[in-house]
Amino acid sequence: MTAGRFITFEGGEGAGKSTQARMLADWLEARGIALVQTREPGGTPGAEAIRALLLDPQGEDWPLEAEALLFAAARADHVARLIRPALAAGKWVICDRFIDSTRAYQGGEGSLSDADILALHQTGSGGLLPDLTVLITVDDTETAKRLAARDGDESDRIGGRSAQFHTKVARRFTEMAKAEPDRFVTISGAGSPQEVHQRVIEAVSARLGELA
Ligand code: Z5A
Repeated sequence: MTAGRFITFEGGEGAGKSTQARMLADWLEARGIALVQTREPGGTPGAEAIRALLLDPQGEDWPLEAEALLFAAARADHVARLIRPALAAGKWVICDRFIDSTRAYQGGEGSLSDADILALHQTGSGGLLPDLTVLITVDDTETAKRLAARDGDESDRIGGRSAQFHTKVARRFTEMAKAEPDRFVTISGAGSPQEVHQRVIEAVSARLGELA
């Protein structure tokens, strides 16, 4: 049995992560690769329950530290009950957001440093990191257009934060990708979903070998 691979998609809201995760999963399955497609926060019943606590626009306005702990708790359940067992069974795991989202959205805010977030991840999830992280970048105007077309004026509790907050998040993603070039690949999300998908499969094939 070959080892499973763990691929995550990261980026701002509306970048096209879910669309690309789905397209990559279909492409891999068509090549006979057994996989699990999942998302964060969520992916298991417990983590989906925490997702509802975190993202409901009418829900609790959590202090930053509590928010980071809730994301870490959801991830601990997801890693223990879904991700590690799938990888151990030789399956690939394609996950829409993972630890780098907590580093980008909660890390560097208030009293929480990147090291604090990684320490929580070590405790909760044994520090599991993906084999490959695909960071999708899209400019603000295009993102706004896509989100308006899909959601109108509605957004979740975190998506609805200020433009300034989302600019900082985008900067943190870019800094992480620069700091860990062996794990991250940055893909432009411009163009049609099919055009972006082509870039994703080229990058995944190049990084993870003999897939095409
Ligand atoms: N969060 C956090 O703070 N800390 C954490 O640790 C984690 C998450 C894990 C999760 O929201 C929120 O939690 C998120 C971060 C925070 N809030 N914010 N920001 P979510 O899971 O509900 O949503 P999201 O992760 O932000 O993703 P999204 O809004 O669904 O966007 P996406 O997955 O990147 O995009 P998409 O759904 O594939 O596409 C968006 C729309 O654009 C859709 O209508 C598509 O059909 C369309 N689309 C996609 N690609 C294209 C192209 N290429 N051209 C044109 N239109 C396109």
